[in-house]
Amino acid sequence: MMHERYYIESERQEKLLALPNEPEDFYNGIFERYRYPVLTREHVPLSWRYDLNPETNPYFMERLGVNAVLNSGAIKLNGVYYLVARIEGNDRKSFFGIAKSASPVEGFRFVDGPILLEDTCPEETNVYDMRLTQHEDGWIYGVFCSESKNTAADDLSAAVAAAGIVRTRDLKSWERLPNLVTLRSPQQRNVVLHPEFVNGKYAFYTRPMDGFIDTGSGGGIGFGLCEDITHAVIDEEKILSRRRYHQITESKNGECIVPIRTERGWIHIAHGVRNTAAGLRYVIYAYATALEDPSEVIAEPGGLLLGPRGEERVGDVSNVVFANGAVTEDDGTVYLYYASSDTRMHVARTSVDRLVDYVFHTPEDPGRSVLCAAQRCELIRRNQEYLAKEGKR
Ligand code: M1P
Repeated sequence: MMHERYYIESERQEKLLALPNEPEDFYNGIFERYRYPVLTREHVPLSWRYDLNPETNPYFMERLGVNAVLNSGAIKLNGVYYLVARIEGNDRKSFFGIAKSASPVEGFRFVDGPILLEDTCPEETNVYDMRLTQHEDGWIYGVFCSESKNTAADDLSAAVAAAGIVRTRDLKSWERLPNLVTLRSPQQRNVVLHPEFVNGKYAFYTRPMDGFIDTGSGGGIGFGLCEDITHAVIDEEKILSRRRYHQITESKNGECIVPIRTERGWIHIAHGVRNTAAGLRYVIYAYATALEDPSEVIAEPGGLLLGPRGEERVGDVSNVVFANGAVTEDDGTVYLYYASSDTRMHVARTSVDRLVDYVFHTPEDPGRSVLCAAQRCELIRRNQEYLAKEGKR
């Protein structure tokens, strides 16, 4: 007979999965945040965590617990929304699991089982943060971080990050390709595949790094081309979105999602990191590149687009928002899936039109307090002028 606790936990989970979501009472005109997380560790099926047999698990204990569900790639296929989530076990290792729903904002349910990647890298210790690109070559690619111990360094925690690549046509069978090789950068994380060929080649957004945590001489988000995705090698990386002193990208940055094609250019969503007395703080920002040349930056609005707020600020790695998936609907609605504090997944809703307006009309960061204050004074002056014209104070 099933353990009685199984029924209690199943019912609790079904209630969670059936919870309707709604936009929060938060306004900035740019996006709506949704009230409830779309995925948490409580969404992970009981059979992925518990041994359901009372003979081998008389106390109905979690045998393989899950610590967090975070950084999910996203895609919409045949009317269904899929999140390829990073599921971090209690043992700190992550794996990928697919949750799907008929709605973009609620009802996500893990299906099948964890994705079992081909074990092609015996030195690989951890995998995480898959970006899904529906490429014009017909494949869906997943690019993720493949982490291994750095055996060359005399430091137990030294690691090497590389970009792993898989591809699929149905999100069921996955073909693993060799990891991306970047000839001029020793490490890579936050690599995203561009959805179209550029000059007949595959184009990647990269993040050159000297170390595993510190990007060192890596100047920001890079862009590189490669001939053959089945043996992807990038020689030169051009830096697009630069790290800058005393801006949100000072410590590091990284491409978040597959850029969104718009009439005005490619809209990019990225994360920027700065250091604080409380540790690294991660926020999400945006920029745009030219349609005909996605490596040419044409707009850089200043500051953050989305930062951690309220309960989002607290978790395993506090003060972090991080995105690696979004879905753009045919009507231009954009659902941005983001994790807070490396613990749970949320969704925010905006639109292509709003993102374009935001990216092209938000002033750039002028770089110094006195100039930022002047920028704000100018906004207030124009508002006073406008109010006077409208006969209002
Ligand atoms: O802990 C915050 C994030 O840290 C890393 O991002 P980055 O490479 O920019 O430092 C990633 O490991 C990411 O998974 C994590 O959410």
